[in-house]
Amino acid sequence: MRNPAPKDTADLETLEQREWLESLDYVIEQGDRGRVQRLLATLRHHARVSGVALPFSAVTAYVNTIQPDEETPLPGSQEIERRIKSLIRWNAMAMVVRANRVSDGIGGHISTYASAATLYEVGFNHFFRGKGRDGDGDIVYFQGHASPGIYARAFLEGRFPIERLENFRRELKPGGGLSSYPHPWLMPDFWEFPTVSMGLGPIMSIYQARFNRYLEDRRLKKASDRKVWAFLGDGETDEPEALGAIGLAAREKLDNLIWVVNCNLQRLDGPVRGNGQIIQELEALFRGAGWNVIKVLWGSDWDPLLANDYDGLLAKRMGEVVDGQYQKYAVESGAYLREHFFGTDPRLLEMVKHMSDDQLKKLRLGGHDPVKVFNAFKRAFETKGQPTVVLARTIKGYGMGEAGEGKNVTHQQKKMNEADLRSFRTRFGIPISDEQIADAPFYRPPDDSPELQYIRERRKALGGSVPSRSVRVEPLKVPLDGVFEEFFKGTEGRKASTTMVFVRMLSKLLREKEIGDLIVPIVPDEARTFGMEALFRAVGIYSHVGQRYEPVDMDTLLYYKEAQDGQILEEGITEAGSMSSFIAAGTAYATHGVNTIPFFIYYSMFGFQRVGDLVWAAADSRTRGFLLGGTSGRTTLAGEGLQHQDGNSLVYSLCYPNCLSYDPAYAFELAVIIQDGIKRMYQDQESVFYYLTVMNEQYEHHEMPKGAREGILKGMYKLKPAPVSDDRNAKQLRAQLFGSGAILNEVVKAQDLLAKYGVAADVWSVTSYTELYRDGHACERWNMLHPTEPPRVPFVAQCLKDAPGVFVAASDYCRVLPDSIDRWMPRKIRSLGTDGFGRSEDRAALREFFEVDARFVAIAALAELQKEGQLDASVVAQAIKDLGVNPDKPNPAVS
Ligand SMILES: Cc1ncc(C[n+]2csc(CCOP(=O)(O)OP(=O)(O)O)c2C)c(N)n1
Ligand SMILES: [Mg+2]
Repeated sequence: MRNPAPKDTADLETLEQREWLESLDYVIEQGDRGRVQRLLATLRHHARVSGVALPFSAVTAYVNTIQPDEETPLPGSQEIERRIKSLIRWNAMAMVVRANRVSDGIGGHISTYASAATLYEVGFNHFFRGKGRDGDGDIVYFQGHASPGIYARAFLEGRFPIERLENFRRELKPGGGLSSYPHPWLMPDFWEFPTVSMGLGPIMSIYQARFNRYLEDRRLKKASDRKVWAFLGDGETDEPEALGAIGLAAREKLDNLIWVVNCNLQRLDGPVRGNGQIIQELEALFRGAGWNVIKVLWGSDWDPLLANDYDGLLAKRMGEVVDGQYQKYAVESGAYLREHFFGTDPRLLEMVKHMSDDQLKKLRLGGHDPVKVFNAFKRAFETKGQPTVVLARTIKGYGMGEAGEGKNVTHQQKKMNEADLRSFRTRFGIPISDEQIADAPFYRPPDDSPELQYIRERRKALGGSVPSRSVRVEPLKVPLDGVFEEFFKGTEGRKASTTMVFVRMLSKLLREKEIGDLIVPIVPDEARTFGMEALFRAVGIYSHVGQRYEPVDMDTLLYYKEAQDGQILEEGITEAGSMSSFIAAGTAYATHGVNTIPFFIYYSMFGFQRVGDLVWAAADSRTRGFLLGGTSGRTTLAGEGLQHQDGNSLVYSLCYPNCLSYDPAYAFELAVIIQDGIKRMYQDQESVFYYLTVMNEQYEHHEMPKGAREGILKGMYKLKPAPVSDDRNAKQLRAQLFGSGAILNEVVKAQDLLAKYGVAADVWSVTSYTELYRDGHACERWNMLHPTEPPRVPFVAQCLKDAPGVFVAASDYCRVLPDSIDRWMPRKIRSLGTDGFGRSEDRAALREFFEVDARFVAIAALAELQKEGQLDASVVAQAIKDLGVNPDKPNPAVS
């Protein structure tokens, strides 16, 4: 047969398409969507085996996922809900405008909530369950920049008096104010989860949802249909943490997790993807990862147009416009839309010829349409076996008109002039008169108004207000002497590392009757590094589906055992994910009313340094638990070099106000600290958490010196007094040596070296420079403000009151740690530390390189004595020579 002419080909194709579509319509009309799916899958397969390579597409057309005929009507009164939403919009805007009038530059955001109002209000009126049901409600991560809207709703619900709103971002005002963003530390009865550092809310929500399952699988909580909701910005998805764990959510089939991405197509500076389509990009990523994706792009006004789009022209046009252009449509007139959007094809123009420009301008987007949003949330709520993401298209600054709607500057807009306020008021029908409008007053209708009655009724039906944070646990009563006693006795000649000691303590705690079940060991693929593999078998690795394979090491004692009630969270190589689990477990006392005790052990260099912002979020969240920086210390970790050897983490941890940091050297120190930590956090219910460094150098651990307990906890105690000289009249040179962690052993050796030079040195173990530093400043501050009262004496000063001689400190961390307590010492401290980059070497070479071994401690003490005029320079020079130190070696701090 001869090939048809080009025109015939086009006609033929049109005809073919019609026939195929009609056949498909026939199947669709039979009402079985599964049949349609199977048919299309068969066709695809058939085409492929017939040699037609079909391009892979992870995206669907640029239209709503849920079709109009699948929708259910919004329950309740759409009209009242619209009025409530308008009031909240107004008050949220007024809060920012008023705050910036009183205090210029105080900041705040109008446009984020303006775009997200419908998303939140549908949630508040129909989905978010409060804790009133049975103590457990839904868990909601609010987009941080939307907080004015969340406060404005709380105001309508009667949760805040008007003064608190007046004091938005003025927390120190008498009567209190409102914090800028969600901070449980600052508003512990209100906010539950800090979200404003972008990307952290999303990743925390995934691990929270997984932790909820963990609690149920381990029977620490009964199963429930509790949901975790996370609201995030489309720009926020650029943060690696935001999308970095979506694979886990799908793999774990977290159908208790719902994400809502507010796709206003803008971030702070401009469009998220000016030349692309963020929604399609996200759809591909989420679908590829295995999520259920629901796109809510177009409001109901578009339904009739799309219903008539039989050839898919409109859908095709929707799919080819880039986001920067969509943003332009949002700020332009209906005539512009007609000309530039529909005007590319006469058939599209024909579709809208019955509509006025004004009607075109008012065509609403999906994320502003409560019916569309309700149906998306409903489907998300009902989805089984997958997490769901709702991609909702909105306009940034919706309703702000000339003041910022859809404009690139809208994120930063904090002011509205009188004309802007007037049009905002009129657009949303707020009953504020022209005379009052310039003030932008707050507006709350009377308590018996239909709006407030409706709000109360809806929240009551859903179990009370959201967000709401409360602590619902009973304090634990745990005398744990039985666990820790053996460690106070030392290792009786056996060598062990503090990591080994810790693992033994953890194993014992796991077996303890009262608290064993509450312990949550968390590890990011380093259990073998820390010698924890015995725990795999003993308590199992958590897996929701148990173990569906025969582990390769099944015939060994310590095989890799996964179990549905497994206790260890083996997170794989993700410190960020592990930290999120730590937060979920460490806040369960509030979120779940369960006193879970997380122990998260990791390669210390990849903790504060790598995921410090998540640790900050943990601190803000009032997380409890123990962080253990394994293989820590710049010279104690041999061989690993620059990227792994950690001499930094204790410097970072100093800045986390409720984090208590310790650098223990001996088993008994670790035991005292952990026992006290459990007491403080779980018996006394203090909102603190711990950072403990543990090392892998093995040495003997002796018995706890009498009376050391208080000093261990406060930060220092005398470990080894100087040998007393027999000759009371001899002029004795004296020194005080301070050591921490594994470097303490070098300091003990230095005591012997110094004796050879006639110096009697006391050795102190400094378990926490951080605690000493905080105590010093606390005393000094109190003294400054109470000049007429007897002064408080810092603990360092108390310890060293009568200590004779020169002061030398050595640690495996930066020198700034010992330097930080210098102020409260009777004489200046000379500190040795490990400032600089690590090296791949063994311990002895590293300690020589960083100048923290026993010889350098001794030389430093001698040099200090020389400075004091107590020793001749020649003695120091001789010691340098005797001890084999090269005085011209490079400075490790800068090499
Ligand atoms: C980690 C981090 N980096 C930067 C910021 C500053 N910041 C605040 S909001 C914002 C833009 C947010 O855009 P998007 O996520 O799209 O939210 P929208 O306001 O558009 O809903 C930026 C960059 C931040 N809060 N956190
Ligand atoms: Mg955005």
